[in-house]
Amino acid sequence: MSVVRVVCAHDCPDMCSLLAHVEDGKLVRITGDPKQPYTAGYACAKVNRDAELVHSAERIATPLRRTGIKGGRSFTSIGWDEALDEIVDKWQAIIAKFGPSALLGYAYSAHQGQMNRGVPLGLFHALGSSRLIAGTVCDTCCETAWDMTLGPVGGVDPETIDDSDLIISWGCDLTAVNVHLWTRIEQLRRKRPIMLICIDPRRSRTAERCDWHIATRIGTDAALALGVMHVLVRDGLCDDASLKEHTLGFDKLKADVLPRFTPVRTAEITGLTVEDVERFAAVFARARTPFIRLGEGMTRLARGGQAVRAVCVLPALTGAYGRRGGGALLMTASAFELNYNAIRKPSGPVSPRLVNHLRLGEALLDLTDPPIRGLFIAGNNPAVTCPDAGKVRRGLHREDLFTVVHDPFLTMTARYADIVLPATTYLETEDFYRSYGSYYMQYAPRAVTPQGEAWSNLRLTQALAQRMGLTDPIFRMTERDLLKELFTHATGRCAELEVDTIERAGPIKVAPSDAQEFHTPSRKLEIFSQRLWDAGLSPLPDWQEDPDEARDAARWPLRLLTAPGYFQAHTTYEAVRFLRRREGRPFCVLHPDDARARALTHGQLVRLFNDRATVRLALRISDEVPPGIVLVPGQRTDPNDEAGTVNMLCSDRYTDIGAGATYQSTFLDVAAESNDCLRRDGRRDTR
Ligand SMILES: Nc1nc2c(c(=O)[nH]1)N[C@H]1C(S)=C(S)[C@@H](COP(=O)(O)OP(=O)(O)OC[C@H]3O[C@@H](n4cnc5c(=O)[nH]c(N)nc54)[C@H](O)[C@@H]3O)O[C@H]1N2
Ligand SMILES: Nc1nc2c(c(=O)[nH]1)N[C@H]1C(S)=C(S)[C@@H](COP(=O)(O)OP(=O)(O)OC[C@H]3O[C@@H](n4cnc5c(=O)[nH]c(N)nc54)[C@H](O)[C@@H]3O)O[C@H]1N2
Ligand SMILES: [Mo]
Repeated sequence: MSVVRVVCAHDCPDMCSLLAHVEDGKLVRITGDPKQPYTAGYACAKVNRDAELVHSAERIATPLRRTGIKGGRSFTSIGWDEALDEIVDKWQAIIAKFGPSALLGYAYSAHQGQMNRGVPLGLFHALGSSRLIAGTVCDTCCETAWDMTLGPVGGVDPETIDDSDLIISWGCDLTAVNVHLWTRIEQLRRKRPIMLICIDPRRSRTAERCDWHIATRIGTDAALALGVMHVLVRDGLCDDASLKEHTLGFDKLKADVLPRFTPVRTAEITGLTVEDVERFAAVFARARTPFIRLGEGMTRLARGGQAVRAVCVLPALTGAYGRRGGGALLMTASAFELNYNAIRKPSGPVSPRLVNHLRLGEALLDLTDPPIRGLFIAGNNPAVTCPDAGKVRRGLHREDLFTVVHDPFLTMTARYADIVLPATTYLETEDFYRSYGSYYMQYAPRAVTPQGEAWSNLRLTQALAQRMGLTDPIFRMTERDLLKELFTHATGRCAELEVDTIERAGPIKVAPSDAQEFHTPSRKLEIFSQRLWDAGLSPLPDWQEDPDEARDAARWPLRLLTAPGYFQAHTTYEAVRFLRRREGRPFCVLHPDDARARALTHGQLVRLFNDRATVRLALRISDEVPPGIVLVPGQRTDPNDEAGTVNMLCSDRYTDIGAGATYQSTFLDVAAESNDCLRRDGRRDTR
């Protein structure tokens, strides 16, 4: 048995250091690497099962060519050479006839390694194809709103919470998405009393275990933060010297916005009591080093950007950003100032057409001059995870579209491909990683050789680039060379590292300073943002009712809440039988009052519907959600042809800032579904 030190490459803020236990070329077990101080020797429930993911019987063994209809399951096995020849012939013909912008590379984050994630983007950049604005399905709204306020800089180091005196999990279910921070918090709470507050419309597992669950209405976080600021100003509890030195525009906020957020109005908007608003403000004012962990979920709605801006401003009022353990944490990725562009943006035409990640359906159906004719998808399952998934599938259905999907599994998206290529999982690749929830980075070799005929993203894109005649050196470099590229012209703390030592170094910490730095143009926390003003957006954090949401809320009795599944990460683990059983059949959750009003019973099949689609899920009845909400955890592949998937109900509207997805600006109703459907449902487990 050999043990290989690796890094978890799943899209997760924790970026665990892991030990891969390998016997006879087979991965037998994954355990946490005790030598990483933050992830501290334990892996989550999902990653514990990665050996089953790697050796799953459902993996694609060879390249496939579609033989039936798009979206069906009929494929035949072909060789790699044949597959690559066909792809290159088709792409060259498309480029000759329509130009390179008729191609779209749609690669995303399933492999968090900088090379396997970056080089596919580099390929399409160099080809001059239509370019993906990646990540709008996920974090562009919160990230842009953070950048507009603090600048591109990481937040509080989660390893400094020993110095915090209040912890607020604001719109984040730590027990699902940030389990190592959760463990740290539990350890801290065993050592000394420290209040843990969770602000979330539903009673998540984090909310269940905290000291105070503040159950706000969806999309009202900005109002709550502004209400607290109102009280801090009213009661003379602000750190005026710190505000003057480190922030920009507080006087404007104080004059133009805060007077509107009295505790009474804040309570009306958020659904809390006036006493709760006053109490929260008092608790916050007393704290010297409050640590706010911001989730992304609360920003995936129409006014999500404003929510992040308002919450980020809050610690500035009491001077908390200046103290170790105090401030806010959304992400840390900006702290790693690597030379990403060397890999992601090699030489290539300058201003090709842009396509927003979340509007794949629109790009495929509506773009003209030229239409998209060739699509390459890797590390992404947009037929399930993209908003308006029905539109995505209609786009993928186009007979004149040549689609290639690279994935370890025959996903719903892959079923629409003309050619499917078998991908390795991260444990079969070598790469370099940096976290987005802590301050560690690490190099990792592969644990086992590629399974079947699987190729890594790196190998595939380099092979395609060479066959397409691209000459940029990154398309011939080894992992070692690419690592050097990442560190050549790195800036900030990454520039201080010796590249030759990185491979052997294990986890490397790039710690920020104790006092929060602001990397905005003014080098201050920008409460007033000139850049937002210039873009025609509200320059001050504010809360206003969104007129489209108000219109839909008047038409439909329920609002959708989506949250990460505990045993699934989007659709990545659907091939692990144990985990899909633990997560259960795709389901929704309704409050007992809403279920009673519709005469629905626990466990029955229900229909979720609005103008966009009808989706069928099993019903769970629980008061973990308030009345008026239907919770759908995770994004699950339709269990059968009639069931559909939650994102068919969601529109492809953008957020206020960062052109992100608005899953939670979805309004709908739920009704009983006939048992016939339930019986037909039995055909397959969940895939
Ligand atoms: N187990 C698991 N882990 C994951 C993932 C997964 O799918 N499963 N996904 C990974 C990925 S890609 C990402 S980007 C991160 C995602 O991580 P995030 O999206 O940041 O997830 P959470 O922060 O848990 O956000 C969801 C929480 O926000 C709450 N919420 C929703 N709307 C509101 C609101 O208006 N206000 C407030 N206060 N709360 C609200 C939800 O109820 C839920 O508890 O996690 C990663 N980790
Ligand atoms: N309703 C709703 N929808 C959401 C969200 C939500 O909160 N609510 N969250 C959104 C968020 S945060 C995100 S990030 C997106 C995620 O959406 P996607 O990026 O589509 O995530 P997955 O479904 O995990 O798909 C990843 C695919 O990559 C494959 N894969 C794994 N490793 C590799 C590899 O090394 N190479 C290749 N080529 N493929 C690989 C997996 O098998 C899987 O099919 O979903 C978004 N969708
Ligand atoms: Mo994400």
